[in-house]
Amino acid sequence: MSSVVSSERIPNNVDLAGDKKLQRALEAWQPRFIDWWLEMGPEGFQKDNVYLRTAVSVDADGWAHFDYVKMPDYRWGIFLADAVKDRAIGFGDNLGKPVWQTVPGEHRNVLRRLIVTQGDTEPASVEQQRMLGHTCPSLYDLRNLFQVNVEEGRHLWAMVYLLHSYFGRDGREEAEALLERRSGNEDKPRILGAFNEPCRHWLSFFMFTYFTDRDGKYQLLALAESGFDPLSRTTRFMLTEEAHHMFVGETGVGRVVERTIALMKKNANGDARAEGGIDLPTMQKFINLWYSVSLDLFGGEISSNAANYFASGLKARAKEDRYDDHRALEGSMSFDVPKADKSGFDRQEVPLRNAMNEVLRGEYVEDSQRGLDKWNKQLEEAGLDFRFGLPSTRFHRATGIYAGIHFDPEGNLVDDATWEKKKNEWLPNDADDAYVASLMQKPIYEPGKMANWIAAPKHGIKGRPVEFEYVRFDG
Ligand code: BYC
Ligand code: FE
Ligand code: FE
Repeated sequence: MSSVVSSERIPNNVDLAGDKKLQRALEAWQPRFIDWWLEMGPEGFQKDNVYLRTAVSVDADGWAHFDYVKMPDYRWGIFLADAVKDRAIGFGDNLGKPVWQTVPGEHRNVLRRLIVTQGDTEPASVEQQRMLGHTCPSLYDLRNLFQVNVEEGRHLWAMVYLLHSYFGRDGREEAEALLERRSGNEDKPRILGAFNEPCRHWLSFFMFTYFTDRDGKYQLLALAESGFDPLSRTTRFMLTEEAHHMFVGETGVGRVVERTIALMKKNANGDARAEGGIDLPTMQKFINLWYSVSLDLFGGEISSNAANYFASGLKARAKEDRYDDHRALEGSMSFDVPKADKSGFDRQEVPLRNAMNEVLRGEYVEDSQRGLDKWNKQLEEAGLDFRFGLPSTRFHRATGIYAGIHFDPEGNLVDDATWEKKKNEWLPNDADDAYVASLMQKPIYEPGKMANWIAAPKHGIKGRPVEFEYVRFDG
């Protein structure tokens, strides 16, 4: 097992002290990261003590330490999962060859781009969520928000470590640029679409952590298979932290559903809004939004980039060893590609390697459904007829073969006029956003108390009670 050094300025298990040049480069980047954190991290809470989990090793039992910490003092560390002995590339044209410990020259640019794209999402999400503390539904939720934020910060560190260690000067330049782009900024936007979408309120936050962090899970699983071993090891450990982010989303939405059911029962007309809650159809619209923008994150259905990543051994399918054929030179996937005049579809056979984005997206779709099943079970047990559903993967897409064409949530082509008429029923409109935000005008800072629109969680964090003082306003 790799030994951890936590006394240094940058906690790590990569023997940073043994590489002075790298250490100096990262220590020079560190204050710029803190500047970015102070400018773009959670607004208004930088002096408060938050009960946070900090990664301190990669030990399966005991990798994290829980204590109060002021966020700017969080110990963002660099941790790689333990090396697997004699690890070989598990897919693509280099199947069976030893994994790379340095960057293969012919794949350098592509690999850098994958790492930069992954790295860019991490600070982007922190930027998207930076105002939410002011409207938190409880101290428990406030703490979870900050937990997610600091860990996304650590994920940025993970990618910056790779850029600094393995990509020389252009790696260092990319690491700077990661602190310069801004979510939603027209002149210097973040790279991927979903990370420029505003996250205006806590319903969007829960949907984001449910749907968008789940893209993170699948992309990290695919990168964890990489033949570039340092990328594999760093993403493997990131996945450990990711589970909590999706837990925040799944239980967050589940608690809203629970509260909505209670409010509907309380109201003579079954009207949750009349009781100051979030009605089920509005929740469905936010599912439609965050699910569809997250589907885009998997890239085009037909992608020579994806084929190239797979062929080169840089990015595989999630849990590649479950498949029999790791070359994927045979087989295909067929798609209904919309005709140019939008009058219908043409069936197209696509070689499997070129359809890898769709393979990964398919697993994501299945995994996404699981939370909906749980929420639907809550509705069923309450005796309600309403059910949540995932819209078709064609719906509201901005990348791939369905981009720029209108479909209804069932996946049927619709003309522009129909779309204009119906889009307010299918996606949240300004009034929906304003309504949801109106429920969240004031933060709830009293330990154990919950906003009216959400139920209490079943348990607190790390064995602490729900009414624990998860954030102490000492600042
Ligand atoms: N927005 O060949 P295609 C996370 C571009 S989330 C804008 O299909 P490819 C997290 C694409 O770049 C996980 N542009 O693309 C979650 C390409 O450009 P070029 C993040 C897009 O390369 C929550 C062109 O369209 N990790 O960790 O197969 C909180 C053609 O597309 C988008 C990764 O993404 C888009 N959505 O697939 C915090 C893993 N999609 O070449 C964190 C690394 C595509 O024409 N990235 N384009 O200039 C990748 O593996 C790939 O870059 C993608 C794109 C799967 C994203
Ligand atoms: Fe992350
Ligand atoms: Fe995450």
